[in-house]
Formats: sequence, structure tokens, C-alpha cells
Amino acid sequence: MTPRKLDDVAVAKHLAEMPDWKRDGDAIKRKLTFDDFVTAFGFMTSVALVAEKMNHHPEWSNVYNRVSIALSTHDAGGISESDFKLARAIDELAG
Ligand code: H2B
Repeated sequence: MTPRKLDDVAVAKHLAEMPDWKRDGDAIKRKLTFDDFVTAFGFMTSVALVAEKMNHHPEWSNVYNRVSIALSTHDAGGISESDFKLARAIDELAG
């Protein structure tokens, strides 16, 4: 089932509880810094397994110990509950 796009108020409500995430248009974004490349890539591997299980995948990039993540629901044309579900899983994995 394709999740519905959330309205601005619903997105803002979620973000009020997630200080590490910022809205950027049709995506929510977080940047993380780790001790080194192996730790950053290990984190990405853990996120990848969760994302695949959810069938909801991040747009992201990695440079050495830094990871930038953007979450958006392309099927819905915006931000959906699936983005926040994955964002919360990412926050837990990030510790
Ligand atoms: N990930 C994200 N972030 N948004 C989607 O709309 C999406 C996805 N759709 N992963 C899924 C895959 C869809 O394309 C497949 C066909 O189920």
C-alpha cells in the first residue's frame, strides 16, 4: 500500500519531536558524523537492512566519516509516515 503524503501541519508535528531532522521541501534530512569510515559504513549497512525490510529507501551520501540522509516518499510525491518511521529507526541505530 502506498502511504499518503502528509500535510505541512502533520510534518511539523513529527519534526517537533525529532530535533535532528529538518524539512527541506519534499524531504526530511539529517546529517551524521562518525569516528571513521568503517563506523559510518557499518551504520549505513544497518540502515540498509531496515530500509529493505520496510521497502522504504533513503537517498543518502557518504564522505569518509560523514553520512547525509534525505527521506521522501516518491510514490506519494512528498513526506509520509514511512519517512518518519524510517527516521525513528535511523535515530535508534545512531544511538
Ligand atoms: N522508497 C522511498 N523512499 N519512497 C518510495 O516511494 C519507495 C521507496 N517506493 N522504496 C518503493 C521502494 C517502490 O518504488 C517499490 C516499487 O515498492
